[in-house]
Amino acid sequence: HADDGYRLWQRYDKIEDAAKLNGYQQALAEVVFEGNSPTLLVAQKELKDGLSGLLGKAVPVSQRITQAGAVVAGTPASSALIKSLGLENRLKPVGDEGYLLLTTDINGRKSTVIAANTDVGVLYGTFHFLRLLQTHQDINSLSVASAPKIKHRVLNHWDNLDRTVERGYAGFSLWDWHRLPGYIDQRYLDYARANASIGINGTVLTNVNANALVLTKEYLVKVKALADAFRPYGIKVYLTARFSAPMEIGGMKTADPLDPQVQAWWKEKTNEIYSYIPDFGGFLVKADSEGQPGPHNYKRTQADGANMLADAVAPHNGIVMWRAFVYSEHTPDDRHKQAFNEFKPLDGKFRDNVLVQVKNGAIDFQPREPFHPLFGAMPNTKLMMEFQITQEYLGQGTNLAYLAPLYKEVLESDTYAKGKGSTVAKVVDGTLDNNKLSAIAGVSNIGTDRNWTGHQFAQSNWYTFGRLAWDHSISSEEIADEWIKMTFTNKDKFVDPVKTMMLNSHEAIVNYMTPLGLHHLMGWSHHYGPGPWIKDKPRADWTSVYYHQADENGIGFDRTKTGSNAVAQYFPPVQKQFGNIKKCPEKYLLWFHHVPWDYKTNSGRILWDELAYRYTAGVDTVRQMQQTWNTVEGMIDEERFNHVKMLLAVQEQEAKWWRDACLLYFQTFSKRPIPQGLEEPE
Ligand code: GCW
Repeated sequence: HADDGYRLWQRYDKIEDAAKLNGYQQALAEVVFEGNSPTLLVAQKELKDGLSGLLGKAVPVSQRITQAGAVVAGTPASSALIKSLGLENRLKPVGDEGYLLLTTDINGRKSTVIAANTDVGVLYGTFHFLRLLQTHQDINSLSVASAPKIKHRVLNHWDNLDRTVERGYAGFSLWDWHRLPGYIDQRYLDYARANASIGINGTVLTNVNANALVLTKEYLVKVKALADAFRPYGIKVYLTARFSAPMEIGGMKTADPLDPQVQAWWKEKTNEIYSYIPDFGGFLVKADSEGQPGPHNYKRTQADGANMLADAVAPHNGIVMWRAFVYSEHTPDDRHKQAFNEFKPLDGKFRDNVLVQVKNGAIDFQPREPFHPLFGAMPNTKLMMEFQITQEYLGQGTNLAYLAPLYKEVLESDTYAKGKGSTVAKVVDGTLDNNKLSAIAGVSNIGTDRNWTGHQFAQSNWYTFGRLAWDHSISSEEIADEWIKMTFTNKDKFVDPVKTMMLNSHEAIVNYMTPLGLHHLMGWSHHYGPGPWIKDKPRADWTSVYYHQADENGIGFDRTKTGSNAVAQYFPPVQKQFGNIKKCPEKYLLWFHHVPWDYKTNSGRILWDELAYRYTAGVDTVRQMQQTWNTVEGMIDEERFNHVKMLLAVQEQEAKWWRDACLLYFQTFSKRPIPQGLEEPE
């Protein structure tokens, strides 16, 4: 039946493939569960509902094994049966959140075991096991051990208290402050379930452009209600802390982080929060950026600000995620360099429970950016990653963009901080600098739209974020494969072409928006559609001409020695690569170099022609995506099919809009014709 995508990737419809169904039905006869903690009850229900749905028959739950084909789940503490299996040595390495999936004989009966050290580990293992069935994997001789590579896997909601969502394209905020705390919308539980299914274990409820009111008692009781609803699913709640809150809601004259009264105010406020929410995660802060207050107001450093809050949450084991997205129009320097210049000197000055939250690139979630030079540059500080899941700069609510390739490209980038192989992923997961405390954040794309994310395919980015946060070594292709099978169908005729379409989708957008390292050409302020001509705004760093620097000689931002020298912020091997026009990967060419229009690119074409080819290729790929999608008609429900088909048609128009606008605009500088054989822009 149609649900317009509400169930996300958690569809437990009866398996259609008869042979698969038969095999699973033989192998899986009952669920054996002991223990009744809230988390175990959630896991038990998931397993029962999942199996019953997928197998098309009621699968009973019992306390002990009554037949072959039992699925036994639990921890040594919750289940005597699990304890009796003597798995201690195998369980040890999977830690607090990991799990084992094993096929084993118990008293001569072939059984499947989902074992963990903790209840939430059992829940994660349950979802993994169900995923195996949903994707038609062989489950006859399981021997899986899985544990997350990153400790805190957190969604950032840019949700305002009036329920608008900054950069949200999927309706309004899920948090219904008006009806909280008394009314717990089923949607909160479905949200928590979806997150748990991909290992997300934290959520920042409020916008980084923060409203201090959420820290008042009136709101805290509502936040508590949400925290209570999410807790069984292993999800901790965090809030954004507005730096000036002591003045706005505390009646103080200052918010100076070195003022003892301000410090005392935050301690007291924090204690109050923990009195409602004993496992409150901590604070996320945007300070001194885009109009937000911060330590700069008192001539203090980012570390002074972060440490004040860190000291307040430390007695409760809370953390502070302090954003590095700090830049100012009053700083007369390339925006690319500002966060690095501000934070690098503070390396080692942050408390142990502070993570500096760094966007993947130095500017702002562009369709493509080279990795942020801070990664690897602060070995004595914990750095966490911030990705944007919502598509602010990637076509917003109408474009199909599968973002695993973007996230992977950044995570796999080599910083050379400690020689070759010092990838961004190793900085983030803590292995490079031996940090136990590690975190990754994704700016959510979730809202009240029936399908949660607006575009059906945007669900894949929520899914991807969770899967990569758990294990960044999974390939883009594997994630797409899983997601398609769970969300739509296992039929090869659907899976293969749709996977190809997804895997090409990000590059297509880069091509029709900002090829060859161009960036920030979007419409002013809303960032929707092309605006390469944007200039003369109150802030130069919010215009497009600032970034592309096109003139009759060429195009691109010179960030080498002859320009802003931002390349100097990278480690020497990277510097040498990005800084040398001959060695710079072409995808970053105009990010780092101002390049003559007749410069010969890798294809042999001159730069202007290559630009025209890329823009055109972007549009062509969208047209191929449309054709691909047309071939799968009838293989899935009409609702979702039509939804995607209509949006692809919109995307094709928008891709053309981008191509035409950019080529016609840049042509006023290059003064060269569109190469023969390419569609003329109109
Ligand atoms: O990308 C920019 C967005 C702002 C956002 C800011 C940030 C929340 O345009 O809307 O504000 O980044 O990340 O702080």
